[in-house]
Amino acid sequence: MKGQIIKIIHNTHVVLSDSKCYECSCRGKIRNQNIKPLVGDYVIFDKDENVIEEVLERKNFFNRPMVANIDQAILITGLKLPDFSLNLLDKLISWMEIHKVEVIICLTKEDLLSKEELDKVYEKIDYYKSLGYKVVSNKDIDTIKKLLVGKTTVFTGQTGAGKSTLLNKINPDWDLKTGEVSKALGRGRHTTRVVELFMFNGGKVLDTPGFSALDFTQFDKIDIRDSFIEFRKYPCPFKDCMHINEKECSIIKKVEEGEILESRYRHYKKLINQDRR
Ligand SMILES: Nc1nc2c(ncn2[C@@H]2O[C@H](COP(=O)(O)OP(=O)(O)O)[C@@H](O)[C@H]2O)c(=O)[nH]1
Ligand SMILES: [Mg+2]
Ligand SMILES: [Zn+2]
Repeated sequence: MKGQIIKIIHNTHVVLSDSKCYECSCRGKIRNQNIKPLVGDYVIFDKDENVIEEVLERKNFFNRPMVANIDQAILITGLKLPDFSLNLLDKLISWMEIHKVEVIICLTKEDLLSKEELDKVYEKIDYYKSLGYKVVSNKDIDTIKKLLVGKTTVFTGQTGAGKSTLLNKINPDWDLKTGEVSKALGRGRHTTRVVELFMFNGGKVLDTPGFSALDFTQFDKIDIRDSFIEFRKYPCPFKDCMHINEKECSIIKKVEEGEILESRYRHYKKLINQDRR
């Protein structure tokens, strides 16, 4: 049978298949596959023996938290307390693009801004929409619920941005504490964090406080460049142009002309200039 691992405790792998959970073991590393199963892995398992036989190819995986096959990320983006940060938003989008995770931007705390302040925010946000990113507000609960169907979704964003508040509105059963530092689904009373996918609406949800320490030095600069998806629209004379100081770079030109949001370009340069190992 095929299923997805939603939780691992010691050597017990909880595999979800056809809305049923099976507690499976795994004989060390899988035979013929030098691989240790992760939460999120799709596996072939024997439901009578309760043994995982094969880990299917991963679409992506993350190190912290250790999790595989994330389809989409809802980036909880507070507009105040903590302040709206395009820098963090661009970092998270780049991170998700590199991992081949679909991006959904969810704005919170719109109620704390004046009409003028909100218009300014939306000027920027409209740019992200024009790139094809979905944008929702934390008031659009029904829209968000629909987005979860059939997907494995990670909720992430700055502490205090309103992640737990939103998750509670989506499913009151989760009953998460709000206004508290680093409480997350699955953390409970234990200090060591258990990574767990929560079932909802035929989809699975992962709540994680960080990706806070987003370490970009592990990535190739070319992958970071390509994660700024609008750059692909404007080919440069040099095939391998990094858009820094190359002659006749179309990206630099488009930034000057205001076609590309200046802050996006600035944040791009910041990411590729970080010290590398
Ligand atoms: N005004 C306002 N406050 C919010 C909103 N969403 C969350 N909050 C508040 O912001 C604080 C932090 O929310 P919480 O959900 O714990 O954030 P988390 O750290 O991302 O899980 C809490 O006091 C919430 O009540 C919102 O849309 N508007
Ligand atoms: Mg929280
Ligand atoms: Zn260029």
